Amino acid sequence: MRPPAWEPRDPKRHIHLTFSSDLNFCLNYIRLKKASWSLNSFFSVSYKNPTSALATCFREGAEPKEIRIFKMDQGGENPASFTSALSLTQMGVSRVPRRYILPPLQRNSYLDQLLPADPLPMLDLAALRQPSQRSIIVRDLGRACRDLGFFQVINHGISPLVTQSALGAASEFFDLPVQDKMVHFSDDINAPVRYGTSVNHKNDQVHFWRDFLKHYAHPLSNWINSWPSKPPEYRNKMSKYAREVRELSKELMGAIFESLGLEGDYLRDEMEEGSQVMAVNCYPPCPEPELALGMPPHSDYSCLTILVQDRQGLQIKEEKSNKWISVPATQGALLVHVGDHLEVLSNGRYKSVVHRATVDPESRRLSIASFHTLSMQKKVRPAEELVDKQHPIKYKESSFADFLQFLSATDITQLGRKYIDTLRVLDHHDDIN
Ligand SMILES: O=C(O)CCC(=O)C(=O)O
Repeated sequence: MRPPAWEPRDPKRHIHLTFSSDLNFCLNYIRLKKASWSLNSFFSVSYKNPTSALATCFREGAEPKEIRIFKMDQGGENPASFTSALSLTQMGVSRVPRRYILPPLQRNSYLDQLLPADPLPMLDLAALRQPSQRSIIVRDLGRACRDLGFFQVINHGISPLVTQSALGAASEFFDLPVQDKMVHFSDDINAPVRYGTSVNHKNDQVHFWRDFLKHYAHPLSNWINSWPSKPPEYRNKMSKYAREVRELSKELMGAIFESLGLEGDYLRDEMEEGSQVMAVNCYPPCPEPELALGMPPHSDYSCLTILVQDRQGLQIKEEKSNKWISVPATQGALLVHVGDHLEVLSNGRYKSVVHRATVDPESRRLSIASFHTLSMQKKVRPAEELVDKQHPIKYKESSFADFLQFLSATDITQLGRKYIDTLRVLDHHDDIN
C-alpha cells in the first residue's frame, strides 16, 4: 500500500478532509486510523467519484479546527492540499481557526479608521467622451491618482447586466461541489488558471478568509478554453465582462497618460498587447470578523485594477494619516486602484494604493478584480518625459513576470513586504519610511 499522503499531527485537535486518487485506500486508511485515534469520531464521506473522496472526521461535539483538501496529480502522487475558507463556513465553525487570527495591531479596528472629510472621488466617465468636458475629468482623474491612488467610476460603459452576470457566474462557481473546484486547484502561482485560498497559502504565516479563482484573460482566445467548464455559463458570462472591462482599462489608461502630459498614443500598442488577469474572490461569512481579514494590506502589481463587487468590504489606506477608509458600495460604480506599475511609469507622481478586504459575520462577499498591465515579459519603466534633473529616476524597471517571481519567494502577508519597495532606486533624497 502506498504510504498515506498526510499524517494528522494531532488527531485530538484536528479535523481532516482528505482527497485521494485511490478511494478505497483513502477510506480504509481513515477507518484504520479512526480506531487508533480512540476518539468518539464521526466519520462521513461527503462526495465520491471514482478518483476522489472527501471525508470528514471529527470528535463529537468538537469544533472543527482544520480542514484539509487534497488533490493528487494524475499518478496519485504529489499531494497538494489547502484549507478552504468556504468549507470552514459551510461546516458551521463558530470560531476562526488559529491560523486566521491576525496580531492585534493588524486587525480591523475602528481605532485605525478614518472618516474622510470629503467623499471619495466618484468620476463620471460620460465627460471623457464629451470634448468640452474631457480636460476637466482628465484633471480630476490625475488628482485622484496622485492624492489617493483610488477612485470610483460611473457611466463607465459596462452595462449592469454584464457585471451582474459575471458576479452571478462567480457565485455559481463557488457554490459548486468541492471536487469540481479542485480541478483548478494549483499551488503554482504561475498557473494561468488557479483555484486557491488566502493569498499564497504555501507561504502565508497567517491565512486570509478568502477563496479565489484566478485566470488570465488576454488574449481571451488563448485562455478561455482553460477556464472552468462548470458552471456551464461561466465562460460566456465572465468573458463578456472581461472584454468590456479591458476596453474600459484602455480608455482610462489613455486619459491617465494625458493627465501626466504624455502623448495621446503613449504606450497604446503595448497596452493593446498587454496582460489581463482576473481574480474572482469569495469572502465567506466569517464567525469572528474582528480577528481576521479577507485580504491583507497590499498594493497591486498592475498599472490599473478595476474591481466590481456585490457588497461593501474594501478598505483603502490613506497614506498621510496611516488610517483605513472603508469604501462605501455604490450601485453601478466600479472601483479603480492605481497599481505599482503606474507608480513606476509616472516616476512616483501617482501612488499605488494600499488596500485590504474585510469580512462580515453574516454575508458572503464576491468581487472580481481585473488587473491590467503590459505583457508578461515587457519591462515597465519611468516614462522618459517624466524624468529630469528635478525628478531623477525613482524606480527600476520590472515586468509582470518579475512580480510573479517576487510573489513566489515572498510572504506578502507580512507587514512591509511590498513589491513596489523592491523597485525603488535609493539615493540620498530617498524618503522611504
Ligand atoms: O475584494 C476586494 O475588495 C479586494 C480584492 C483585491 O485586492 C485583489 O484581488 O487583489
